[in-house]
Amino acid sequence: MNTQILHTIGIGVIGAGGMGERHVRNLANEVTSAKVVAVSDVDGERLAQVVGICKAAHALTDGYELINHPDVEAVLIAAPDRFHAALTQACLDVGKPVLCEKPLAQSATEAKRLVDAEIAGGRRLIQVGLMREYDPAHFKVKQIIDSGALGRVLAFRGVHVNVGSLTPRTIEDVIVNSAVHDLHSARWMIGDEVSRVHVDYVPYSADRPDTARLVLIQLHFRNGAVGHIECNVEAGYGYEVDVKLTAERGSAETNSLQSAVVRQHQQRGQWVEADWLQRFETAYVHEVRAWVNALRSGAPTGPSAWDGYMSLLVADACIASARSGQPVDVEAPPMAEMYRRAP
Ligand code: ISE
Repeated sequence: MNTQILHTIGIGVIGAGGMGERHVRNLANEVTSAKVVAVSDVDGERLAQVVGICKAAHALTDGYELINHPDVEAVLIAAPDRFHAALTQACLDVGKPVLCEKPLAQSATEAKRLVDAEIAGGRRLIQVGLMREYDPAHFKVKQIIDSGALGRVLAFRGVHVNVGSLTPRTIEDVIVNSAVHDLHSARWMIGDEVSRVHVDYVPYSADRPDTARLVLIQLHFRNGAVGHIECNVEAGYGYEVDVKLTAERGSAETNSLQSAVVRQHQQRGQWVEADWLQRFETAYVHEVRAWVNALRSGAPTGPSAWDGYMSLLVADACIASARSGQPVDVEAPPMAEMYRRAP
C-alpha cells in the first residue's frame, strides 16, 4: 500500500540538458506541490544555468549523490539513455519514486531486471517518460477508442517525423530512442500487446547498412489488430507526430499541427513545430503534474516499468527483424497484477 504525501515534495533532477531543463522549468513554474531541491550534471556550465532557473539548493555533479541526498524525496532522470537503467535501479535501492525518461533501459533484458526489482519491492516506484499519453490530441483519440463508440479497433497507424540529426543514426538507436515512443503508443492505443513485427528501413547510404534514416514497422497484435509505423529521422523540414486508429464503425486521428492555417499570396500554409519540446510542450507539463499528483496521493498512474519493458521487448524484436529482414514473433510474458491499469 503506498502512502499519501501532504507536504511540498523535494525533487532531484538528474541531467541538465534540453530535456532536464524543460522538466525543471515545468516543475518550477507549473507544479505548486513540488520543489526542485537538487540538480546534477557533469557539465558545470549547464548545471549552473539550470540551477539558476529553479534555485535548487544543491548543484551536484554525481547523479548517485543526488539520489542518496536526504532532501531528495523523488527523482527525475533526464540523463543520456545509457545511464537510465542503473540510475533507476539506484532509486529502487533506496525506495525513492522515479520518473525516468524513455527508454527505461537499453534492452528488454535490462528493463526486465528493473521490473523484477520493483515487483520484489512490492510497490510501484517507476514511471517512464512515454509522454505521448499526456498529449491532449492523443488522449482524445484514446478516449474515443476506449468508449467503444467506433467498435472494435482494426488498425493503428503512426507517423513520427524528426527534422534530422548531425550524424547518421544506427538502426538500433532509431528504434530504441525514437520508435520506442511509437511502439508504446501502438500498445497503449490498441490496448493489447504486439505479437509480431516486420521491419524495413532505408539506410543513410548503401555502404552504411547499420544506419537508418527512415524505418517502416509492420505490427500484429494478439487480438488480431494490425499496425504500421513510419519513423523518419531525417525529414529536413520539421517535427510531426500523428496517429490514426481505424475501427469497425469509423476512425479517430490526431492533427499534430496546432498553428493557424494562413492563406496569403496564393498559398495556404501552417507552421510546423521544430522538435518534440515544441510539439509536446503541453504533454510534458501534464506529465510532471500527473507524476507529482500520483506521488502525493500514493496511487501511481501513467506509463509504468512494465510499459517501459514491453516497449523495449518489441523494440528488440524490431532490431532483430531489421537485421534479418524477416518477421519476428514477440512473446509477451504475463503481466504482474500491480501493473494493471484502472479501466
Ligand atoms: C527523442 O529522444 C524523443 O524522445 C522524441 O520524443 C522523439 O521524437 C525523438 O525521435 C527522440 O530522439
